[in-house]
Amino acid sequence: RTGKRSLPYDNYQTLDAIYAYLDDIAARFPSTVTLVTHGNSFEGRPLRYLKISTTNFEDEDKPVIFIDGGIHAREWISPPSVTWMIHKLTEDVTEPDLLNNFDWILMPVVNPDGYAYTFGPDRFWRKTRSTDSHAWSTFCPGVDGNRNYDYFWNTVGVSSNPCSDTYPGNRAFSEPETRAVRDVLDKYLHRMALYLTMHSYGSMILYPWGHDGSLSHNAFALHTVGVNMATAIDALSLPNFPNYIVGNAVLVLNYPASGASEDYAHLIGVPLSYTYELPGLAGGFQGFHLDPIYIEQVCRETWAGIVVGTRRAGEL
Ligand code: ING
Ligand code: ZN
Repeated sequence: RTGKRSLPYDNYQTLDAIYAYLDDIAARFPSTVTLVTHGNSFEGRPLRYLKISTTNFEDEDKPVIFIDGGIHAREWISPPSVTWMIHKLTEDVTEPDLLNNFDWILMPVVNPDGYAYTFGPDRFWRKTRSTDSHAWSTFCPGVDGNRNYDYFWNTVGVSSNPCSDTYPGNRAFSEPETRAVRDVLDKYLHRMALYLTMHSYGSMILYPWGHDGSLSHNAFALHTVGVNMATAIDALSLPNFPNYIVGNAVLVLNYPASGASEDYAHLIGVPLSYTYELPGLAGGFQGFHLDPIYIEQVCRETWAGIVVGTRRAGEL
């Protein structure tokens, strides 16, 4: 192994830089990495993920680990946390069991339109950039991707005003971006052991159900594996970082939300499904802009959580 990194972690990266990195990794590791473009975003950008497998991804029966980032555009620490996982499964493999015993799907930027928008007009844009037939929609584009999944869609924690940051869209899966995640979940569902969606901020690991605070049949496993992951992260953390809080999304956040990807994945049968809220440190909007000096720290500690969660997922 070289440990060499071809994507910098001393600052946040543009969509073009991240996509160039995915191309580069696929070209340098052709025996394990496949770059997939799953249609286009509303504004026509490719929706991309990497499949990583030491064997034939489509033929095998290994458990699948699916991790996405960047569904909320302004949560900038999320995409690098996922590209770091790519780095750890290709350029710097220190846990070969994770590479050999699991198949991986890593999608660092679910919402490329929104992400690009945060590098231009509005650093704190959250949603997609779509418009629909709603009369106000052209003045207020965008759907909250994490309210757009088909799980109690448009019931709680949403606003019917398209100008709101929690507008769920005019129907479940109205967005090509959430449909791409859904299609991946559906395709590999029979062997998907762990689904994680990376958000910020708050240093939390959240699990279903997020719409009413009730617990799933699998809540004991969700909680224990969640605590295992959090403990591993905290062990590598810095003194000025808060410890992780693990729990049901409603209990921890104090607000319910319908149509979240974590709930949808669990509903259709993924046994372990979590939302990570990565550290923000500052409050308010500044929490979405974690000082770049901490990017690498968060990536390293988060990877420790992924290592533990993946191994536990393989045992269940
Ligand atoms: N947080 C999530 C949100 O979409 C969440 C929290 C996750 C709520 C899962 C309900 C279910 O509001 C961020 N930072 O977006
Ligand atoms: Zn978010």
